[in-house]
Amino acid sequence: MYDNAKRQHGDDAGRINIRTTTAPNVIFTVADGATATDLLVGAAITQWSAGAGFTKNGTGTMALTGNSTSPCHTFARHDKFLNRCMIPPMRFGLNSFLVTSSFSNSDIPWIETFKSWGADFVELAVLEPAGLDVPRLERALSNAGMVNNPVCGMFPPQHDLRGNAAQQESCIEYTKQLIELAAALGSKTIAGPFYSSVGRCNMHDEGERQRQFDLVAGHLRTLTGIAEQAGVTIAIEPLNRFETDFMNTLAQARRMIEAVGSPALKIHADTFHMHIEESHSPAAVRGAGTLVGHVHASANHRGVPGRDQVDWVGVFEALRDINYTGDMAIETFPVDNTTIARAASIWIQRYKTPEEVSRAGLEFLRTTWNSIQLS
Ligand code: LER
Ligand code: MN
Repeated sequence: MYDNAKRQHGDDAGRINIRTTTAPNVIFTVADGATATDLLVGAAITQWSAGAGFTKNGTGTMALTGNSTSPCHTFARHDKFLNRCMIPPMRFGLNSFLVTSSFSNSDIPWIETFKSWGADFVELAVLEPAGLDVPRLERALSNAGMVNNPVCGMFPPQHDLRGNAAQQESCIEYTKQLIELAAALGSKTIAGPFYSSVGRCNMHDEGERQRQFDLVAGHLRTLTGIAEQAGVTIAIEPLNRFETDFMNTLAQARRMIEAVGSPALKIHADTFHMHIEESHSPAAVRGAGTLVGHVHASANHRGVPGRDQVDWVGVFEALRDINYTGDMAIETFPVDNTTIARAASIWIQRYKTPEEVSRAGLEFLRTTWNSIQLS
């Protein structure tokens, strides 16, 4: 049994080193308790090498979330490892765009419905954060057993970090409100294309592109400073070329993050946009690595995930390999959604009911993720 108090196999820097001296030299005995994850190892596991390993005994579930130097699936395939629980836990949820154009107090009853359809969390797509009854919302989420629910930003023309002075100001103010909302709800992530209004596409020369890049980077530096203080991450979402000219690929998002230089800035990857813009979605995810902070599961036609052409197995394998420990939210929009359907060109509804896309989509995602873990 690994004894953390005695630090039998750890070190004072909080690392667990697995060496070949005696194999297996670390044994975790994990009992099955009430929570989904019974033992969570946040420390990085380093110096792993073939021939050594560690064993998880017991029926409980153990998860690794540390920045290990070896990909977790290597451990999962190791013969000394008894269960498939070395794969980081994945939570599957639903974006509220599915049922409402902007989540407001009258939508709070949807939380229980989303739960009954199989969601682990609700991604709250909110246009007017100031109007929300936060204590009531918090109670409803907590009653449904939903914690750390991501907040999704909306970017109509008035929210534009590269727009005119008023648009920039209103986008900054809106983003600050989303950070406050997330912090008040105990949520760790706000997600979306924070850099621009959705649907803004124009040709620009190189000088103008650089000017916009610098402008957005400056604003994101300010906003991530606030997010860092609040313990919130801003995940920026590249969109396809028909929805923005500013950021289409995960590599572009990575360049922005490098320019901003804040640990509170991550990438929000959306399988729909990747399917259009990346040469190979799994390779893009691997290239983004630990910068991936949030994921939208969106079919290539915005219908039911799994009844489409996205390379789901490839994307999941890549998420496994980068040790992704964030969330995956199904994002789809009904044709009458007033905030996003026009900008996202939703002309045909690709599912019969919200319940159908939720139940079938979540079932598909979980089944596929579990099959990856076992491979
Ligand atoms: C829009 O296409 C999209 O994917 C959303 O997440 C943006 O808010
Ligand atoms: Mn999206």
